[in-house]
Amino acid sequence: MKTIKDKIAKLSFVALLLAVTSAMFYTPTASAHGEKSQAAFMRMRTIHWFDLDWSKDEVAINDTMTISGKFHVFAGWPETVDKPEVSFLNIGIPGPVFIRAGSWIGGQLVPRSVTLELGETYEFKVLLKARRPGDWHVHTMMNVEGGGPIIGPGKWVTITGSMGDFVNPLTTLTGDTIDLENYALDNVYFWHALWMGIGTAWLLFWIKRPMFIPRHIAVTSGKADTLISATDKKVAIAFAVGTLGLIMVSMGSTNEKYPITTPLQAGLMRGIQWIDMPETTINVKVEDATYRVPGRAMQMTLTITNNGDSSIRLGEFNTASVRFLEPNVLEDESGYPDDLLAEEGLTVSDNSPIAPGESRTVEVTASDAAWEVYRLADLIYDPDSRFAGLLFFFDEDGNRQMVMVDAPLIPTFI
Ligand SMILES: [Cu+2]
Repeated sequence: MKTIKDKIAKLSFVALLLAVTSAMFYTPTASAHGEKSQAAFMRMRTIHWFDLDWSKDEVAINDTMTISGKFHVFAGWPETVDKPEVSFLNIGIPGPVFIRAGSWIGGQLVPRSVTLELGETYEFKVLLKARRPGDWHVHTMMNVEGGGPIIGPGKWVTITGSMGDFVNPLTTLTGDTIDLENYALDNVYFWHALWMGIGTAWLLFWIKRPMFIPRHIAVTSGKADTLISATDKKVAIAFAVGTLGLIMVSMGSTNEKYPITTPLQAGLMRGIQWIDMPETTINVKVEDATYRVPGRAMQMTLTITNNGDSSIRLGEFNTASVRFLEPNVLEDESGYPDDLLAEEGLTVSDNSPIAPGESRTVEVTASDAAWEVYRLADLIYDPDSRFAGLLFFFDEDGNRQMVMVDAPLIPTFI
């Protein structure tokens, strides 16, 4: 006997099924990737990206561009994030708007995960081929197992043309040339449709009868056996035999058609070459560091000792991809993204050249709206409220030295 309850239960089930199915096919266009919502300590104390270059601002479909630069793997990697033992160099973009034609770390092709050493600096390059027209925010990114995607700075790149013109030709190891963009696509659609059809038929067969409550009552009253009829059993056997038969036949014909296949390649690459950085001749001690909430400014008291033979000046503080520049020493000519560049964001209480052998204590202030806009100030609410970043010093000949700083950060609210 059909009751209204059964009908409601059935309808709700079908509605749920439809909702789940349509959610699988719903892919809205994303223009940013929540880079600001990634915890500030993740961006400040893991991978420091610098010297970045996006080779183009605008690129046509099928044309290529590169993103190159360096990254420093912070030695004081947070305890709460797994060490970068299995890391994959990636690009943060909204879906496959580019394809990654190749990526290199230290000059070596890295199509797989790599092991990175804490405290080392690496050179990298990623080659991208434009696939889908639009304006896209293109980030550097490092996927770390147990740490998630660690996002670097993003720059807007425009892709022009029509997606229909995109091709991705490839010669297989057996000498055939295929276009990966639509290779065997009909087959993919066919098998998805077939298995979804079989799955749906199986579900419909079982939900055409009273569901949840009547069945529950039957089971609790010891009449569970009456729920499954002899026809049900026959249909179930037909489904099982049919499914197995279909798999056997299609597998046989696939093996015949494609006798040579190789599995997807995985595995870990070790021994990636890092940059042999010269021993730094500058010693920096962080005496204290505070973040003034109303002023959106971080203030550090640094004791800088110059052990080199040329006088030096502080030119840049780089943290979480935000670059604070001292305009009297350094000007950006690389076209770094505006929102991450504080061109006059760094002030030093006395930035006259520090002579060889001299040691000086200075007040350094890094101030910019980026502290708030990029939610870096959230750091002060962490249980381990530390900051880290790169200081760049320049000597008389314009040579650059990089010094890592890492210290507790104390907030002030007045
Ligand atoms: Cu973005």
